[in-house]
Amino acid sequence: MTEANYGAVVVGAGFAGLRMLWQLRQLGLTAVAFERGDDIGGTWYWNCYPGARCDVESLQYSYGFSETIQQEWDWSERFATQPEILNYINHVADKLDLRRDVRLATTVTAATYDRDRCLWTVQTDRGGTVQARFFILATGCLSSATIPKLPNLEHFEGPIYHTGTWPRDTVDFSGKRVGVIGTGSSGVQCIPPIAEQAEHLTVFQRTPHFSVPARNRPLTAEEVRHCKANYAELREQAHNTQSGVIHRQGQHSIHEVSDEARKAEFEARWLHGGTGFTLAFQDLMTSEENNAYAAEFVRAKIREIVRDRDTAERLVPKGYPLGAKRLVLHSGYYETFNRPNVSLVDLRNDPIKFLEASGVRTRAGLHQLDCLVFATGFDAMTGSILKIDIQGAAGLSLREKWAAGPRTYLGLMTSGFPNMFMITGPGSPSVKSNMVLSIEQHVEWLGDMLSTMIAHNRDEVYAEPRSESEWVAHVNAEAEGTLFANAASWYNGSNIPGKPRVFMPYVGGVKKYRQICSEVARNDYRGLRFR
Ligand code: FAD
Ligand code: N01
Repeated sequence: MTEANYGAVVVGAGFAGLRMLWQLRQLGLTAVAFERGDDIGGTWYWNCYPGARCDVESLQYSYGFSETIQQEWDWSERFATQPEILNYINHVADKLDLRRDVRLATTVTAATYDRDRCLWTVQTDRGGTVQARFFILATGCLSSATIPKLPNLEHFEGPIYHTGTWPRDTVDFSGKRVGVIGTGSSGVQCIPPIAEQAEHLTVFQRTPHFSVPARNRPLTAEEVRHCKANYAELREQAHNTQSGVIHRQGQHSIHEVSDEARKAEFEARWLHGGTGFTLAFQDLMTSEENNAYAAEFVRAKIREIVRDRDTAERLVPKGYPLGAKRLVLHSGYYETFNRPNVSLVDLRNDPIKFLEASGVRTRAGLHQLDCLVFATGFDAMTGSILKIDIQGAAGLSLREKWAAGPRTYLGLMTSGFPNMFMITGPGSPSVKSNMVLSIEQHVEWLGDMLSTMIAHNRDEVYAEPRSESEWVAHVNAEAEGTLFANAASWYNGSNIPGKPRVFMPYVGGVKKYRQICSEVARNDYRGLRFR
């Protein structure tokens, strides 16, 4: 049964979906957002595992579109916790009365475009369909949690958790033997607090990640005052950076300075904390040789912190450049391995054979466990989009079109799918940037484009295949000159068996990307066609 006609259907009610809803209202378009979760918040609703927090500083990881909201909201810590970020999102939604247009616990399962009527028909798991002119995917880059297919997983008798779908009720690990599989950002965050509670924690590590301290702390009143007094300027400054985050950028080449000066700079950044570590020198990420200085510094720190030499050596990342997998921030991660109740299994030398009722059997023997935590990440960037059966113009299926990897124009549209948009889609800076800033840029750009369509009575917009090919070539060219291709990571799909190996985010930088998008708009939306 067709429920109603809307100007737009939005999928997802995280930072992107909510911001989009508000923008659509400003355009006078009726809109509805469908959200799979039982509440709004996206990432910050789902990832409520112990230790979860952001790694872009709170004062920057927030919406900039409302002066009222940014003035009235007070962040308490340098890197906000998951509950605080979720409270912030709820505050924004309540303030702007966004909830009335959100349908919770509703998954969009399919969408089909009717070219004659320029309408999308959108189907949900609740059985209904909705028709809308515009179909907007705010489904999130990291919203499709994955558990690897380990042999006999179903035989394990204890509870199984995934960091990305953590239960709403508090999980009590007291007196429990806990296993954590995965040592990326989620694992590194949840391992220290779980170790503090559990009777014993076994960490199953496949690849050690490079990690530097967060040095989280309460924000001072002066920091908050300064930021609030200069928000407009600071946001503008962030727009003109590579990553959408304001950091102190090193001014020198790594070869221009002495060994002592190089070490002192790394030491200062290690003590300061945060992802600005990779900006210590201008050319740290331009060659393996340069990168090795930073990698060696972090390796030495691990060996200094972790007392057991074997454990330290197993934690030391080798064989890929620092920053090629996402640099992880930690709060006491390496120190956790000095605790008597924590052990580390190196899966490269001692792989998992299968699961049993009472634990994980590796080649070396059985690890008895009461519960198991998967911190194994996500089918990133394309996972949630491709779970929806999307049929574009002339019956073209998105799953077929993207069989060899995603192809987009600006990461915002894909040819053959008129009136369909992605917020932070593949081919845009997205996960290589401050995501809230990139979300807002997409939403605002799209808002301007839709307003032009409305003003000129256009019913349809689509991306030209040639422009898309040129954009894909540009995205690939930008990635080729960097070290990002030199590691297996979710950036290039290698964490999902069978997924095409394509480097998905745009690494040309936020500043350059914004300039390109503005230029496209100024040139009558070059690369797009209107009907
Ligand atoms: P999401 O927040 O993922 O929201 C998408 C929503 O769409 C989800 O709620 C999902 O349920 C819903 N959805 C998906 N498919 C469907 C469907 N078919 N039907 C209905 N609903 C659907 N980024 C940063 O820049 N800085 C950080 O510090 C940072 N920290 C992070 C920490 C964690 C633990 C994780 C997992 C990610 C982090 N990120 C960070 C990335 C983060 O995902 C983004 O910053 C941001 O929250 C994304 O917002 P979004 O609205 O685009 O997507
Ligand atoms: O996921 P990941 P994540 N057997 O893919 C291992 C954001 N985020 O959830 O490296 C054994 O990074 C896998 O091993 P390997 C952030 O963008 C941010 O941690 O593939 N192990 C790896 O160790 C981040 O990058 C924060 O060899 C297996 C781990 O699981 C993104 O979300 C916090 C395995 C997965 O690491 C994803 O992070 C949290 C298997 N079969 C998340 N399969 C902040 O701090 C996978 N692994 C802001």
